[in-house]
Amino acid sequence: SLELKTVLKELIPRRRQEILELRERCGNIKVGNITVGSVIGGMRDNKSMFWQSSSLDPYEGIKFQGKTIQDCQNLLPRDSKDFKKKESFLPEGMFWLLMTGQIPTREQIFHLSKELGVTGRKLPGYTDKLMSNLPFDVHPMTQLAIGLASMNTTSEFARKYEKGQIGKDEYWEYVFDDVINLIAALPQLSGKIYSRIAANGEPLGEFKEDRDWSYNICSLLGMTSKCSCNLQNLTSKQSDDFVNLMKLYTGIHVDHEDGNVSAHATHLVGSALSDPYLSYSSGVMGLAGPLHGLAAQEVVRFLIEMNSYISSPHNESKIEKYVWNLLRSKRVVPGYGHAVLRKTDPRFIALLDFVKARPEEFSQDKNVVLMEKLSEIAPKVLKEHGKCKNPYPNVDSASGILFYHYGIKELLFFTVIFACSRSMGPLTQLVWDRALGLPIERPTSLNFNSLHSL
Ligand code: NMX
Ligand code: MLT
Repeated sequence: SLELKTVLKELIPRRRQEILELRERCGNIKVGNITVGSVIGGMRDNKSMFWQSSSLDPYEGIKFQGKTIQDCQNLLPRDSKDFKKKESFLPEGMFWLLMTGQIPTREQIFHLSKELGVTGRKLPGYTDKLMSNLPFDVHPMTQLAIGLASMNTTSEFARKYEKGQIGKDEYWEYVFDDVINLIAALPQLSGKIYSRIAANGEPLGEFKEDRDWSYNICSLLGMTSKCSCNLQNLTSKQSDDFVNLMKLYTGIHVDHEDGNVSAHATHLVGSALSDPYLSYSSGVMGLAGPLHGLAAQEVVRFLIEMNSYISSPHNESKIEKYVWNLLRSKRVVPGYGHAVLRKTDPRFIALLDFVKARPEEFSQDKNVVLMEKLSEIAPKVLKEHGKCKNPYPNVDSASGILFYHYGIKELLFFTVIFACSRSMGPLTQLVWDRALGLPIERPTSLNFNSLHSL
């Protein structure tokens, strides 16, 4: 079928049977030991959550339904207008893969793009009005969380539930419809937020129903070659490259298993049967923290500051000294380290490949050059410093500085784009949570007394 929902309808009965059998056959099998260190240490290595759409290996990095980023670049349908560019697979394809575990056909993806285009052409009037009445200087992520939460007035799931019109087996169908509506609204939401912070609310571009989802994000930021405002004075090649960057970025940030703050928050809130708008709004709040999604803007600030101090991005000894000074002042090196990864983040490598494929564009940008140079020097310093378990760059090391290069100078906005992409994984899982009838999350806690008495 061309319809994602129909494909899911076929898959769900099998998976329901599988989870029943697992519960029956393996319900008492132990999957690990929880240590006191983990209880007081952010639950590290505590394997206790169910997440189907992606898994994270400390050394190999993220796999989306078992597929690496490279696999996805090779297998997922690309934009017909830029078919040769390896990096430019459509995020819609990733969404399909996350939902179904299957590689979609081009026809399926164009059908999904169209569905998102038609659904997302306008924000609900209530949300539009609410957002227009917020002060311009409200934090972009707060604007996004408010906009998303307010869309719950349109939630089909919440409406049907409140009226007592649906049984447990049907929950997923309405959650799915809400999820499609939510994802479809993200280009308009992010475009509105950007126009408010960059242009006093004046629209910067147009939504095009017949174009794909990430193109529409770029279009509403005024960043495509078709946009008349051309706020950033981009050449048409630069605009096309930016669209490709957006596809790549929104394709690889979709999911990072359940342990990260935004995914876990969405999953937890959704387990109380809060609708997808409220659930993902909570996830967005978590993504806004500097140790999570906001790190990309911290990196940009850090690179700009360092460049003004070191005079040349090739000055290795000054870079090293700068990083040491930062560590001595007990601050973290933004864009480095990870709670699970123990090697360079493959998402960082994918973004670096984008840079390397365009030397004429990036070799004169001293911030991008420093980003690359730092990725060779910082790991050595962090290893010698000896504190963090992973001294290598994570995705945020490269992402924000590339947006900055193309003229998005409103640093707090980067995380809004992260949130557009991250919607896809956690909301996929939310559909499956309801399809599989997973219960409310309710772990128990320990205190000083109970820990001392062990
Ligand atoms: N620079 C300096 N110190 C660090 C760094 C770093 N980049 N990373 C970890 N440490 C410290 C950490 O603060 C901790 O110190 P203390 O014992 O004094 O509390 C110690 O090393 C051990 O931490 P780890 O177990 O290695 O890391 P943890 O799992 O607690 O935290 C991060 C993971 C990602 C929060 C941490 O590496 C960090 O703060 N990195 C910088 C911020 C960042 O880049 N975040 C983006 C994450 C990716 N994303 O997309 O969300
Ligand atoms: C993410 O993409 O969510 C980050 O890498 C953080 C994480 O996985 O903990």
